[in-house]
Amino acid sequence: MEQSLDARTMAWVAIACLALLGGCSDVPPDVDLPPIDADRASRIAMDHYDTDHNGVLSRQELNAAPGILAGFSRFDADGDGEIRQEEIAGRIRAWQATGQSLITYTSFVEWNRRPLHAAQVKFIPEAFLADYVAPASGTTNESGMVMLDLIDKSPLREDQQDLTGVQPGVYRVEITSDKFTLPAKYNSNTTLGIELAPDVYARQIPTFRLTE
Ligand SMILES: [Ca+2]
Ligand SMILES: [Ca+2]
Repeated sequence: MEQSLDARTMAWVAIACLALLGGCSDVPPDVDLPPIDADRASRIAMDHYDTDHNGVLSRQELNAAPGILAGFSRFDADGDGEIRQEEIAGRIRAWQATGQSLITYTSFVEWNRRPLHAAQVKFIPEAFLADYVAPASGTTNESGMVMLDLIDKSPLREDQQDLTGVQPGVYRVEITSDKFTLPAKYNSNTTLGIELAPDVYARQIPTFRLTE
């Protein structure tokens, strides 16, 4: 009898939790990627997204940055419904405080409630992180599961080239399929975003649930 998706999900949750809690042997703590300059990156974010120039970012302005939108409640440290530059810098420092610069990361992709096989998933860092965070990608298996990995591994040391992982950050997510055309809201004009950080997905693996 075929194993249920729930059972598979639970197995992967267990594996991913170990990885996220630092218990995964293939991501040593000494992975040494260049740190994000939190002050500079947060300033770039304000320049980019504060289109009405009032010094804070609204949810509407952040439609241009689905990655931040996905982590809105964590960025909005004072809970006033808007995001200040210091709150962005604070969230970046929170990623850095975990000491993990590479995270083992898996996700699921569904199309109309069924696992989507052979879909290409790309994590593209939001523009304000582009100087610090590298894009990652992966292809879903028959269960719709994907493990993301850096597209260009040159930032990693020579002895760490066989590591699989993604840097903490906020990303736009683009999902495409060779078999049929997925709606633009999932790729060229994506509304999908994710905040990837060691303190975000310790309990649950997210599923991208795509529909018409
Ligand atoms: Ca604004
Ligand atoms: Ca705020």
